[in-house]
Amino acid sequence: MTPEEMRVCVVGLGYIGLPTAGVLATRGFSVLGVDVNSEVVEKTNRGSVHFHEPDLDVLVRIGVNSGRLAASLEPAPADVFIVAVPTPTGADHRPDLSYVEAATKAIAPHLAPANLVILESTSPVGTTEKVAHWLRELRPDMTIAGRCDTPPSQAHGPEQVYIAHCPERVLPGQILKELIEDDRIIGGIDRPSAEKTREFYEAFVSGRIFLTNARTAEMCKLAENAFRDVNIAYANELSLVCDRLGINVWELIELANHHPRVHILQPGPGVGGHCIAIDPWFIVDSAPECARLIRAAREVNDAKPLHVVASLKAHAARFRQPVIACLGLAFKANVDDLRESPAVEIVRRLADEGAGTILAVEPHLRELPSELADRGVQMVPLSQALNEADIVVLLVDHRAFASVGREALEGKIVVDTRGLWRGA
Ligand code: SAJ
Repeated sequence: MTPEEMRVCVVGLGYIGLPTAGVLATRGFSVLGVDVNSEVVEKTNRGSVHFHEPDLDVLVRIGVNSGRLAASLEPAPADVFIVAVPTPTGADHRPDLSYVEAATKAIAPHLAPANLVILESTSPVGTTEKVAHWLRELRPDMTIAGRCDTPPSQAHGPEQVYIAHCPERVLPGQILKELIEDDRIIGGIDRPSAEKTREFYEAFVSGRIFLTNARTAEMCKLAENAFRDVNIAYANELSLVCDRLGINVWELIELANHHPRVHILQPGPGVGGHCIAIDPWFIVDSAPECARLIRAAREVNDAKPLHVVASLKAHAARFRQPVIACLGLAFKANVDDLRESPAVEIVRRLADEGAGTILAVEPHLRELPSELADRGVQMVPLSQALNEADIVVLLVDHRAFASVGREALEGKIVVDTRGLWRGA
């Protein structure tokens, strides 16, 4: 089948689903994007986007105008179903698979023989098997791939529903480029499912494609993000040690990285986003007694915002009515994404603990999130924040803050959690 002959149903129009839907539509597939949020559906159908990602608006507009991309609250029959819904953690960092289960239930009535179901959501090991199990319960009339007791005459037959996990690996801020260029790992629930999924991705991915089983693919994605978390935790721990010993951590890391086999990452105010701060917990949850380093890294990174707050409060105690300018709220540089943002946590805690008048600057947002506005935090332009502040804390290394000059900070207490101004 050529892309032009194929219908793809993408369930979940978030940070992964919407760009994927847009890319597929521009590659000629007929795409139906599905979301439970009617505002997202309406916006997509108008050809606009509900979050900022470079060039995504253009891609979605082209897709909708060409008639190859539409959105709906409900799935419809298709050749390929992509599940790209959130997999958050709930109480005690346990994985919450309710969105994956709801998406599976929503597509089940529309399944037909030879359909392909791809789970793209980052998932704990065993989730793809669960999807297959739920589909078997919901559609006893169909042969769902991966069942050991399926009669050989039916197993691997062209009529079965194929199932695979193909974790997304794109970096927010570079999603459209990485969706196409990144190498992909495909974990089939059985070999025919992996091979069928490869054919599909080959139509729009220029990176290399590697096949494995579903459990390995699930673990692979978790291992990648946990690797980064552990390495950032190392940098964050070093920053605490250096503070204690009166050493400039940025200079230290720059020097250490001259070693040919050392590449220390950058410390910061903590780790945010909906991936690295969450996914390592899936590993901890599935093998708690083994995953000691991974758990410790999570704890080190989660504790970092508290250290920043403590240091700011100590500075603020020197003023009668301290004004604290907090530069940046996003979880990382040059995005508008606030999910799990350590900057938001720091500003919220400063407000809750009455540390002073809190001014927030976030060039990527038009208004403050209500959790901060309700606490009396004021959103102001950068120049006003710099004029009025006694203490300036840089929380996000947005490009917009790089040019803040030494003069603007003169006479103020400066806490640069990202090392952006270390050369200034
Ligand atoms: N951070 C630091 N120091 C660093 C690097 C990052 O403090 O040296 C912080 C960032 O400021 C941010 C957090 O870590 O708060 C995570 O940012 P990130 O840029 O490392 O990663 P994400 O969350 O934007 O995207 C990650 C990527 N995974 C890896 O790099 C292994 C991406 O490829 C994944 O697709 C994505 O998670 C995901 O969706 O899982």
